[in-house]
Amino acid sequence: MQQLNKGSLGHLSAEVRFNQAALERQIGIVHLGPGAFHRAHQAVYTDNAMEFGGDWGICAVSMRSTGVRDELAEQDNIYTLAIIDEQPSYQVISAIKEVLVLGEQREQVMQRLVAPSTHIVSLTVTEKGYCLNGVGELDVSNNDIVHDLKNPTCPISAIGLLTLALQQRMQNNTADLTIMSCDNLADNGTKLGRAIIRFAENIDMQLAQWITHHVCFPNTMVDSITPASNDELRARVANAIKLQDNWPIQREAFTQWVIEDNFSGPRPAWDKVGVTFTQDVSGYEKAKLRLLNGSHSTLAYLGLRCGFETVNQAISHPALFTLINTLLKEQVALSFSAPAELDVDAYIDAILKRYSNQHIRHLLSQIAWDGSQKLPFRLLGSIQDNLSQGQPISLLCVGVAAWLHFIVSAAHKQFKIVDPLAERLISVGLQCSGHEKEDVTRLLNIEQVFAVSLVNNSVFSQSVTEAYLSLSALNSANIDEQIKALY
Ligand code: CS2
Repeated sequence: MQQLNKGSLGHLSAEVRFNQAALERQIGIVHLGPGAFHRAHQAVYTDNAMEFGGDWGICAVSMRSTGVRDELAEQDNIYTLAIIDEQPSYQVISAIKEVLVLGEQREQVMQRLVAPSTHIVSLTVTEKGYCLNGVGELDVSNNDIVHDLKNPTCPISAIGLLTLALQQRMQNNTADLTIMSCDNLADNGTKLGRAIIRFAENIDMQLAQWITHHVCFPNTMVDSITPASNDELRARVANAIKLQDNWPIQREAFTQWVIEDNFSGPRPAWDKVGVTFTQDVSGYEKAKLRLLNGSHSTLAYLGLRCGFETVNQAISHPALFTLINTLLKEQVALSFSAPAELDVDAYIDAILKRYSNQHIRHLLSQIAWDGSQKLPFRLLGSIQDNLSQGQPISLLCVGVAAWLHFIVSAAHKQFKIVDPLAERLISVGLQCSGHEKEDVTRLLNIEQVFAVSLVNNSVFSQSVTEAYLSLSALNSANIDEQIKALY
């Protein structure tokens, strides 16, 4: 079968959407972290926006791995987006013009970052890529940050790299830049900006001042369920587009992008292709991070304990569906003020319908990654806000307790935990001997995750302990009885 590339685009059937306008545009955006989510979400919006003009081609920079660059090189960085839903559809995306690997192509990466034609730098480097501590500030003890402060001209972190690029833009007096986080963090742009300025203060105070006045860091909320690609998808796409795509991407039909209207310079016509611009992202962000991502993580750790593999399998169990629905409507929804235009119950119902999508094979084990980085934004923030407002937290603590069991189980069964704190988590997990109350106390003392003020709150620690004790008996044979006992 012929390879998908610029030369074979003429063979695409009419059913496959393709924006000719995007094909020959020049680069105007540098994106750090070209994982599946970027390629399914921001790159698609940008591809569509180029129908309305502008050189908004993307130079994608992988911080470490070479896979995306090498796989897409054979096909001119063009790939297929497969919308996996009741009515599957396919779109060929040509917005990514170049894929570089920082460790091998540092000079080219820097040229792109400092080029006057680069107006926007965006990031999907996952929560751990920001090198933040438990209170959302730059963690100067983080190994990558320690390295970059010692080697500021050869950074390995996104924070160090962007600071070096901004230093050169300042020296070159290059037009202002907008740096836009597209990761699942609360106040993602604000935190990114503060982390870069804090890093710059260690290098050059004048640079830190310049950044404050010349660089915008808009907050954003991003949403679309994007399972990892696999061979089944490759076969499905080859059959649909009649061309060989080495690395197609799949996602659900639902997609949303909310961006704070705070840019230093020009931007693509994203507003013309469904992106919401607003002065205040926080309501949208809390709704998404707490309602969707909070229930995703709860479902992941509970579902894995029940023996399920996918989100669809877990949410299809009536007792789990009821628990998640109750968690969202009776606890999480009380923890924040939603935007006036958002019907929260309808939003929750839509989330549960999305989870029930039988066409999407979203692995619970993938969602379970990086729990130490995710739980603070997804569950602990809701718990702290509910505690301060005298609202219930019992089901929120079920998600926390399920994560604690996940750690202990992985440690004792010698399963790998994908998490920047994996070594610490496994070490604490191994010290847990089955005396549940002592085990919970030990696990809640992981200070990078649980603030002392929260751990010292007796309502929280008792709720987590009760949930942990209840979940100890849960297994694939008694799901109904054990889960129903939680609510
Ligand atoms: C998921 C998210 O893997 C995870 O942690 O909760 O990737 C989720 O699918 C996206 O945030 C949905 O927009």
